[in-house]
Amino acid sequence: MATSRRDFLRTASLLAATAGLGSLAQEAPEKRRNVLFIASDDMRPQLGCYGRKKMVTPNIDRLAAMGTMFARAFCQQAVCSPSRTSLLTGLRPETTRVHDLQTHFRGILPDIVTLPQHFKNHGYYTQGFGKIFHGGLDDPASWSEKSWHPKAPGYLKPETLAFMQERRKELTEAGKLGKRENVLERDPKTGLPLKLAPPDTRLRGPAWEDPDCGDSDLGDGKTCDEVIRVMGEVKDKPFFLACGFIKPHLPFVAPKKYYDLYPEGTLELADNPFPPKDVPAIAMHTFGELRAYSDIPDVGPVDDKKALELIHGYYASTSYVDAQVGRLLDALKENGLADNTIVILWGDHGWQLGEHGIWCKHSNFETSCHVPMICYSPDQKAPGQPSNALTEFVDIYPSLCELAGLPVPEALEGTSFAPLMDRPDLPWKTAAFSLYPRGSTMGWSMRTDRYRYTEWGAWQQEPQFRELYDHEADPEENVNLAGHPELAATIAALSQQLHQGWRAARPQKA
Ligand SMILES: [Ca+2]
Repeated sequence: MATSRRDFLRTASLLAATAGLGSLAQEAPEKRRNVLFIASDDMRPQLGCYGRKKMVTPNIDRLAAMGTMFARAFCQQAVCSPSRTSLLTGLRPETTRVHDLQTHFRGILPDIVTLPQHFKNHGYYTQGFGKIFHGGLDDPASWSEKSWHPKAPGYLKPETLAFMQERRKELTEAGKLGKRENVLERDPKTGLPLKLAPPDTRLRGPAWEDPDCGDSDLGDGKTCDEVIRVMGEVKDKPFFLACGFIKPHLPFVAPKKYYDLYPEGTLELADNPFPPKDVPAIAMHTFGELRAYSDIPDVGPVDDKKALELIHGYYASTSYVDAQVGRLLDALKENGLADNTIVILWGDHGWQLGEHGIWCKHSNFETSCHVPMICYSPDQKAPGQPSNALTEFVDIYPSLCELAGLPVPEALEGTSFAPLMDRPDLPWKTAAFSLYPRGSTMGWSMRTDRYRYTEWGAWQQEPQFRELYDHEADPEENVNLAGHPELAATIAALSQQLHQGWRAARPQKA
């Protein structure tokens, strides 16, 4: 049987390491695989390839048709920085202890080697573009070259700009817009910001806008331009290019042509705009993130008209990002890199589009934890075949190492999904884990093949509240079954499995 390229690289890498022969780049007869790492902020699996047939996402669908679409992938905490920190360090949030948007992981784990840093240490050119680490919490040690960020206006329409100017004037006159210090603590040696002030939401415009403009008049188009430019420059050396799109994050500002893709009749209101029956209040939230925008009420529900506008904006922003993904895939081909580059696309967490009457992320519901994750490798044996295995964002770090033939650091807390790209139906993890804190109480959540089970309270102690959703009977999680006495044995078994944690849920070694 022929040795696969991956096996060959692993062997070569081991030999090189054992013999102290230095970098694999000099050992391998073939060119090393590059990595194109594409993040999309707040992108949920609202994509054609995930069965959302009214979505216009031909380019992400194309990537899924080339690679592996992971149908049941989950983030480890449904909010930007904790999720990204976990994914980029390969460690779970309970290990990174980053649960908010203010804390840099270097303040807690100063010597950790991030995913791009690991590639950099193995001779790759690594660079981040747009949002990879959370805003203000970048990690210079990860990159060969300084991160690149687009300079672009947040809004473009004259009426929005006039509104913003007026609002700025009002707030300034009321003394509410003075200068504030954004960095509360720095590393005394490097100056790296370790603690940020809470995000400034004082001056927000509308939640959406549809300017009649080109892709590159807005940030993500500019980011895409720059990645393509640098790709052309570095194509002759192994690269890890991380392209972080900021849409479909609020505000939903996307060129009008993407709004026009969704005429009346293509927009669907959530059919469960109510809390799950018997849900504990702690599982819910009042979506303060959305309310900071000028066209959203301060209290109470979002009415159907506004809900449809938001859904329209989210779909349009998703299609805008999809078009940029298409430009990246085309650029790989034009540079002769398509057969030598691993591509991964991920959104950093799910998003509630009115499901359970809530918006944004910040929860342990399936809609907040379920994420898009699509990976293509030129070496995979089952291109285009989706996998229904339970997978997690912590799996990305070891997977990219394995696919590129790099050693997998031992401390990582995920499992490489590379075997699923050859055999998508392999027996795999028995559970995927997420968590979300509400105030000082942690919600520990677990998705098994059939159930989502959540406990709220201190780790390993009698929980204050439980949730149980049966995805076989209730895929929308509309009924919390945790109080049903006839399910006591199921709940006890799930509780035990939750407490055994991720190590016990890993696939058996073949
Ligand atoms: Ca996000």
